[in-house]
Amino acid sequence: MQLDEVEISKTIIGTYSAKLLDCLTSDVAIVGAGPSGLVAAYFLAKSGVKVTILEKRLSPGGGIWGGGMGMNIAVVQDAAIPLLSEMGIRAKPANDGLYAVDAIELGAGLCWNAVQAGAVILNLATVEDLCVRDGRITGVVINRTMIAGHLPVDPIVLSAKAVLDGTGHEAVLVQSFKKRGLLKDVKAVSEFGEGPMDATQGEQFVVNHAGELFPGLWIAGMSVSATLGGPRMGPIFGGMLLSGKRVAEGIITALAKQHQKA
Ligand code: 48F
Repeated sequence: MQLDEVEISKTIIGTYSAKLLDCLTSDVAIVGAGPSGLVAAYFLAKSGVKVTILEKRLSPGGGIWGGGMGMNIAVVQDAAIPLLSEMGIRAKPANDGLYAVDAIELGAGLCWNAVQAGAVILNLATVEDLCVRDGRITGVVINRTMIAGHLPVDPIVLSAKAVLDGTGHEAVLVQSFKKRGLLKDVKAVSEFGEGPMDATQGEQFVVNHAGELFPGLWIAGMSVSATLGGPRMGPIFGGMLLSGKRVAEGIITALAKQHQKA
């Protein structure tokens, strides 16, 4: 078979353009493809919600790949095992209700499940800002990662009814709103960011407080601790996974209410 280089380029350009055009309007935009964002995407997409994930790096997966201190094992507790089983991700029992998961299988498995459920991941896409109209989030402002903050090139906008800040320790979207005084009425927002390490409390905190912070702006995973001052928990991932599931349930309920009102 004679390969035509221009046809290869045409296939990429045509297919990507169609994908990007389709992402112009989503029910939910998830910013950050870490464990919490990917799990949220899976449960949202599985229930028929249209999801676009924006990830600034080349590879999705966030902090999964390096396990603890670069040893690529992710530890999860028993509460997260049903979720992993549902996704076909294997976990090896250890002591004290803990399980060891190969970090590569976890990262690849979460990506695979999210995409197979129908979520679209746009990598190398940095979210620079949010759109707000009448006091509600209406979309995300995105740019190519290689351009964002480096070149004087304007971004483009994708619309979404809900946006999840799944950007981990940085809680990028929350911080941009906090700086502008847009969260001054939200009493729970912490001045100092996340607290010192306490694995038990930290894990519960990210699940119990995953939710909506500002109309249409949701938080899950480490962005919950960074925003509300919960303890950090270190290299245990069950809380991240369950926080993503919890936020998906909240968003599904909120979208159904919006739909009833419309
Ligand atoms: O940090 P990250 O994995 O977030 P998470 O889901 O999970 C935290 C754990 O990995 C770990 C932990 C476990 O106990 O504490 O830290 O809360 O993934 C965040 C993702 O967001 C991307 C970033 O590249 C990473 O993949 N990200 C950050 N800022 C932006 C972004 C941005 N402005 N636009 C798009 N993606």
